Formats: sequence, C-alpha cells, structure tokens
Amino acid sequence: MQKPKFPIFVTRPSLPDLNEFHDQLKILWDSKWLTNNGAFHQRFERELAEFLGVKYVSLFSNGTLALITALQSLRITGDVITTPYSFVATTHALNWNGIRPIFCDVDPIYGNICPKSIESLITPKTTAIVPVHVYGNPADNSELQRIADTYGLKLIYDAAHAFNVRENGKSILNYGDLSILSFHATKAFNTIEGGAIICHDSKTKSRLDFLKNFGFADEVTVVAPGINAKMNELQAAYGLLQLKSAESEIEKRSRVHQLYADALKNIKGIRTIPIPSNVEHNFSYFPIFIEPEYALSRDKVYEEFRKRNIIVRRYFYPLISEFPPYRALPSASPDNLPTATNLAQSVLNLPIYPDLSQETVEYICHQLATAFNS
Ligand code: T4K
Repeated sequence: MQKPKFPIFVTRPSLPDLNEFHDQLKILWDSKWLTNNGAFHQRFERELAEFLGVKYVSLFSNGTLALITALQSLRITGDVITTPYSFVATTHALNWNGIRPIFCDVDPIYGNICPKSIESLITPKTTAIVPVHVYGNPADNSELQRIADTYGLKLIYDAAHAFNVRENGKSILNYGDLSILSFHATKAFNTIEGGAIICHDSKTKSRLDFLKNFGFADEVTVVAPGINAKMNELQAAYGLLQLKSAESEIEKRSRVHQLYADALKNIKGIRTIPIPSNVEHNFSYFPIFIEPEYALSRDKVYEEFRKRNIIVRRYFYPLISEFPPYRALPSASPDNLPTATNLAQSVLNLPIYPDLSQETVEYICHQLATAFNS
C-alpha cells in the first residue's frame, strides 16, 4: 500500500455537471434576475422541502446567518443552554444576539448535548436550548422536547450536519421550533456557501423571509431590524442541480463509511460511533476516538497521518468553551464538561467523501491497524 501522492483532505465537495450548470447560467443571464427571491430561489425552496420531507424551507446565504436569524425570529434573549462540542458558529450565533451561552456537557457515545445535564442548568433567565446533531447523529430529541415543554423553553436546532437525516423514516429537521442547515462546500450537500431554516408553518416562514431581507414586508414596510442573509440565484440554480444527485452521493458516502466501520471495528483503542438501526444517515463525517489503550496519542496519530498526506482534522477540538470569547464564563469550566473535554481530546476525523477510493480507505485503516509501523 502506497502513501498517496497528493493530499487527501478530510472532505471534498461534490459538484453538479458543468454543462447542466452552464444551461442554468444561460437562463440566469437572459433573465437578469440575480437575487431577491427569484425563480430559482422559489423553486429550490419548494423542491428542497419536498426532498427533505419538511413543511417549509427558507434559504439563507450560509448556516451561521440562518442560526443568527432563527434566534432573532423567536426573540430569544437572556441565557441559552448549548453544547461546547460543535463548530464555533453555534455559540457565535448566540453571542451575535447578545445571548449568554450556558455550556452543557454531552453524551459519551455521540457527543450530543446530554439531556440529563440540562435541567440543573435551567434558571429564570433561561429562554431556550440550542442543541446540535453532531456529525449528523440525532440528538435525544424526545427528551429535549420534554424539557423544553416542561420549562417553557424554545428549542432551536443547529442541524448544520443533519441534511436528510431521518429517524424512524421521518426527517429529524421536523423537531423543535426551528432547525438550521448549512450547505457549505464541506457539507454532505453544498451550494458552495449556503444554508436554510426549516420551520413548520407559513407565518413563521414569512417572518423569516422578512428578516433575511432587511425586515421588508413590502416596498414601504419594515417590520423588524432585519439583515441581508439571502441566497442568490446562482447558488439556488446550483442547489437545484445538486438535489438531483443528493441521494446517490449519500449512497456513495455510505459505502466509504462501511469500509471504515468494518476495517476499524477490531482495533484496540480506536472507537467509532454506531449508527442506530432506525436512523438513515448522511455519512458526512467519520470521527474516530483514540482511547488510552491505543499505541499512540491522538496528536501523534494526527501528525503521522499528515506525514503520509492524509489531512485528518480534529472536529471538534478545542471545545468552543475554551476559546477566548467564552472561556471566562462560569459554565465553560472543564470541571463542568468532563465528557466534552474527553471527546475533544481524543477525536480525529478521517477523510470521507463520495469518490474517496477504496484503496485510500484501506491505506488509512492499515496505518491505524499497524500503529503506523508499516
Ligand atoms: N454549525 C455547525 C455545527 C457547523 O459545523 C457549521 C459549519 C456551522 C454551524 C456554520 O455553517 P456555515 O456558516 O459554514 O454554513 C469547515 C466549514 O467552513 C464550516 O462550514 C463547517 N461547519 C466546519 C465544521 O468545517 P474548516 O475551517 O474546517 O474548513 P476548511 O476550509 O479547512 O475545509 C476543510 C477541508 O475541506 C479542506 O482541507 C479541503 C476541503 N475543501 C474545503 C473547501 C472550503 C475543499 O475541498 N473545497 C473547498 O471549497 O471549517
């Protein structure tokens, strides 16, 4: 088995057929309608909602602005309970709304916010919970909804990783008050940059549409201090083409996932995340956890892979609670977050994308199996 000649990145985006995209561009050039709820945008919102099995989609220019706007739309203030084991945008979106994040520990298997730890963090200032379906693995949604209902809290999901993930045949994007998606180039479904808010009724959809367009309800009416977070026509046209291959791309990812799962299952000190039988996954990430019994430390494994042109990543290390804007918060103390701290110190994300070759996956697994001795 040969070291790859070129860097193998943690992910590579799938792109639509260039000729088909060119045909769409011709329509765009002729219409000269480039943004602000154009024909592609309207069609993409409808087709995406149907594809995902949700009622309403409001498209956004990226997932971060979608989350910032989702929190605005529900007028969330005060304290919000969230997870430190995520991409930093989850907490930044709270910060941009003047909300104080309250970090909660996570479960040791999936790395999702741990409902058992939430209740003791609730105070009169708590207004909402912002969980993340980390790596696309569904959070404990029924328990999160029970807590939200009991304490009168809003539930807004950062579902940036959860494109088309289903539980018992239904989209997990239907849980809670709102869910946000990211269509960044590194995601299982991309529109280069992009995102969306999933909501369950037409009034909320209208409000989100106003908010992402400066708060305009019509030419002369501004109903809220909105922002500019619209997806443009070029990306919507690209997204429509991406939808055509979304299922087959996920299917290709599932094959890569299975190769890893089979090859790594008996390596002492390497833990992977199981997928429950009632979950249809999107296979967007392949995290492994390097446990103390493994021959090398996580950071040594990270370095050894890089020496061999395998550009692994440590999603999510450091924890968000360790970054300077947040580390002085009382809830950021590692003593409050033992499981999240442990996961962040042991995680490594292996490359996964639709056309990653079997040979490369075998090379990666062989390196892990032999502790880089071959
Ligand atoms: N919530 C969660 C839970 C999230 O994970 C994210 C984003 C958000 C919210 C916010 O959504 P957005 O506002 O981004 O829509 C990446 C992404 O930039 C970020 O979108 C993502 N999460 C995060 C987990 O990962 P980096 O800094 O690791 O990306 P980068 O540029 O190092 O790319 C990783 C690898 O991907 C590269 O080594 C090569 C490959 N790549 C990347 C790009 C951009 C390509 O092959 N082509 C490309 O165009 O953050």
